[in-house]
Amino acid sequence: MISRNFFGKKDNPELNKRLPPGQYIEKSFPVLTAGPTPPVDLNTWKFEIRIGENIDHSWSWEEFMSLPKIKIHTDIHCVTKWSKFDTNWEGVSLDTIFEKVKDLNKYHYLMAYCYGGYTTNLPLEDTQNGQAMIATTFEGENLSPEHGGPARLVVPKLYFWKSAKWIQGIQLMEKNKAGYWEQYGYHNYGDPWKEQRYWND
Ligand SMILES: Nc1nc2c(c(=O)[nH]1)N[C@H]1C(S)=C(S)[C@@H](COP(=O)(O)O)O[C@H]1N2
Ligand SMILES: [Mo]
Repeated sequence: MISRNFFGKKDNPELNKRLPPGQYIEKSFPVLTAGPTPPVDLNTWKFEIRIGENIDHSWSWEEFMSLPKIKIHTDIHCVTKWSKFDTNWEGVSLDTIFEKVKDLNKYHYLMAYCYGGYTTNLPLEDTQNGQAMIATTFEGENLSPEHGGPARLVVPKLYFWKSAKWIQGIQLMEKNKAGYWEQYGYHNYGDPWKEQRYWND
């Protein structure tokens, strides 16, 4: 039998260093969704920036695809304890998106909201300076629907529930507010290195 440790901690100190506490290395790519995969139509797809309830800026799929792209090579960490190493994503940096926003520094948090209704909250500063992207490809292929295609948020430094699939937009907020899982007991911040899984961690 090949145990989880076969690929993990015990055998390889280099990999061990990259594995946050309580995590194991997963080779496959599990799908974790609260509910079914929502239908998303590229003809009507929009990516929006909201300020309060107002849409401050929006991009059609064509407009979005013409934005400059970045690539991220990273490890990802799910709160259900799997970590996946060396994943490759391509998409639009949130820095590019935020260039459109006047007075960005008035806001300190954001709520990512999705086709299908999922939401998750993040501090703005943790999504700046190359730390977050709206990914449209995974390992060189268009992002598959079950993993959030056509486009998802990727914020690798935080637990993967913060990486909202089927993203529709980002609402900028002055004050923090709990998203979907955060209301049900997941940590407001979610740092895997501090094992911030639940409210009191
Ligand atoms: N829209 C949406 N995004 C979501 C979720 C979801 O249920 N709906 N699940 C989150 C959780 S809990 C995890 S661990 C990751 C899983 O991403 P994956 O299915 O690509 O592995 O997506 C996150 N983003
Ligand atoms: Mo998750």
